[in-house]
Amino acid sequence: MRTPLCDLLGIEYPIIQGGMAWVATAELAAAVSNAGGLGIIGAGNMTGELLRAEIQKCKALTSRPFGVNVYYLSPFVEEVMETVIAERVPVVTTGAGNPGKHIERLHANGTKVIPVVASVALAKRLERVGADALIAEGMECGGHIGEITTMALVPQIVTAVDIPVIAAGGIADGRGLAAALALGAQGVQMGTRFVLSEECTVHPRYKEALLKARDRSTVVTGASTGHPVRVLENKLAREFLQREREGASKEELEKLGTGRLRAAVRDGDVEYGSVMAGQIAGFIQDVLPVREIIIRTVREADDILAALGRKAAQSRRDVGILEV
Ligand code: TUI
Repeated sequence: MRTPLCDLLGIEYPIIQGGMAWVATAELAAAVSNAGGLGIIGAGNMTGELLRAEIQKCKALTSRPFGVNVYYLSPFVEEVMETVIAERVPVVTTGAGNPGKHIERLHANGTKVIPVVASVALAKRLERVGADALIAEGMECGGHIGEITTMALVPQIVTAVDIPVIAAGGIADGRGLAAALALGAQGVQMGTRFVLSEECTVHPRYKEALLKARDRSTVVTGASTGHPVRVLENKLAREFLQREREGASKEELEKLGTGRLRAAVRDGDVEYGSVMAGQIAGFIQDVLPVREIIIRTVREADDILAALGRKAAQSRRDVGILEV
């Protein structure tokens, strides 16, 4: 299951954990890294100082490589970057913005830079300015999303660039990993699957809400503000969509959303909080240890790829026989 991405990042399996704000804590990141994947701390709207404490906690829990996700809509981006550099974090993933201006300094510090992209144009631009790899996020993802599905986005980005591509969106098991590799990706990023892990510290009601989710349980709010966000449908999401239909201003809608992710994750407010989740939530039926999630995913993908390889060899033999 090793791909060149594993060598680039110094990890065992090509599985990266999504850098989810409020959700991706040092505990979760360390568990993923200790299990052979790449754990990521979600900096979200943290200050540099808060992030420093989280990084130090992660370093105490694992000696393996880990990363920090930098959220470019945060007012603290610059101080977060200073902390990442001072702490010599091995990998930075980025979201909701263009990290081009920080790449040189991160590289000089020995940090690998893996931006999240949701379009071919941004993928090409970031390859040109030195990104080490890219995460291609489909609109099946939870949280802040683009407009293209994983199935359509990944092959287009893989074709457009020469650096490794990591597929994200709608992936929660070995079938998803095998499919991503078939599309030309060198690994996967999973978010929702790791929320439903034992090591994830979100409020129990957040996990229960995800476990109850079905295929059509998520909706996309905020399309009118230019920041579409996928969440589980609840009272907040319905009110948000209603106000959007009524033509509410960006400011009003932002006010409605403020502090709501924290309310869901920390306080377990799953009715009036923002319960971010990917479309694959409906498929996930259990809370498992991180190690189990990673091992099962890798084994299942290995078995699928081996079986498909045998099938392909058999059909080549069948065709050979027919041709004789
Ligand atoms: O960032 C994410 N997903 C997120 S961030 C987040 S935190 C949040 N909290 C409260 C409300 C809203 C969000 C939750 N989920 N994914 C990475 C991602 N990046 N998806 C799409 C993009 C993206 C979008 C536009 C990256 C770059 C971009 O354009 C930048 C440019 O300059 O062209």
